[in-house]
Amino acid sequence: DDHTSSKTPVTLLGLGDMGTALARAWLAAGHPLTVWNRTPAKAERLAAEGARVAATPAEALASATGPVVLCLLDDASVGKTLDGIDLTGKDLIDLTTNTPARSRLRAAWAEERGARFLDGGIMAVPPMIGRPETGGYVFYSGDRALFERHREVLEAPTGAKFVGEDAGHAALHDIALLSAMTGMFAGVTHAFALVRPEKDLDRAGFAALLAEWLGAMAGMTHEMAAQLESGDYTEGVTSNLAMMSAGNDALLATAEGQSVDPRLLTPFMELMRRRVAQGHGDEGLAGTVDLLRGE
Ligand code: FVH
Repeated sequence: DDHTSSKTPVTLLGLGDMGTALARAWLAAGHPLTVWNRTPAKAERLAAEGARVAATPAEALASATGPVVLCLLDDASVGKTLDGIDLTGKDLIDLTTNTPARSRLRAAWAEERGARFLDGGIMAVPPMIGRPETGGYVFYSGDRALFERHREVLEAPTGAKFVGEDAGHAALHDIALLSAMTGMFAGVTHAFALVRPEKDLDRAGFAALLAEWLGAMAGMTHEMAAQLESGDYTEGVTSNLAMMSAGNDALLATAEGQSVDPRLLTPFMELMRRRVAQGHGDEGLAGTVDLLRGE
């Protein structure tokens, strides 16, 4: 129990789906756990599993001797929950999804109140928490010493990757990966729309091919990063932009033939076309990054 455990005590504010999964992982790892949730019923069920329940956020903070983890809906709920509470000397770890700009503001806000601050961006869904084999992890940024001090606590529920002392960088990594995922889902949606009308097409088999192909293509991120770093966008090019852009005609014609709206693809195809028109057909995709940034 709380008095005999040698593990760092954890305080957790927020017991939604993710907070509850984190709570269970810390309890399973033997960390004494104090929880608070706006709707008390969610805390009560964890009390039955060994957590101590605080009646208010202020009470939870007052008794906290270890890290105080926030896992709330959004940054506004973090502000509301901590409003007026003495944060002097507290170690705050904010796992609430945020933008980079708001994470930096929240870090400054916490430090002005005498707290240490680490921001986190969770790259996992609740069923992945407490199951290292699923490959989930959290990006952390901000106070490096705080990350090191609480590394054991942070690594108990899922992986932990520190990505820099700029408090906005965890959110930036999180949102950048989610943005890439959104583009990938757009492509997958288009692909399924193309094959949908075909009666004698093995959908499960197609899904497997799609997953395999996306995995094989994912390695191009390294080629692109190397080109952006060196400034030579022709470096190591395996498929050049002129060829890819010309190939887009077949993609568009097939979309039309299969009665699929091409608008998930056309904005990116337009960037490729513009870069080729500027005389950069021998490059890889890196030049489209410049166009996207208006450079
Ligand atoms: N669930 C997921 O798949 C994703 C995975 C990636 C990371 N996200 C982020 O994690 C944060 C928490 O997400 P969650 O899944 O736990 O979210 P909910 O189940 O909706 O729970 C929300 C909790 O926030 C509390 N809350 C909401 N508004 C307020 C407020 N004004 N003051 C105090 N607490 C508030 C809510 O309380 P209650 O409704 O139970 O009273 C829940 O505890 C989130 O940033 C995701 O983006 C999850």
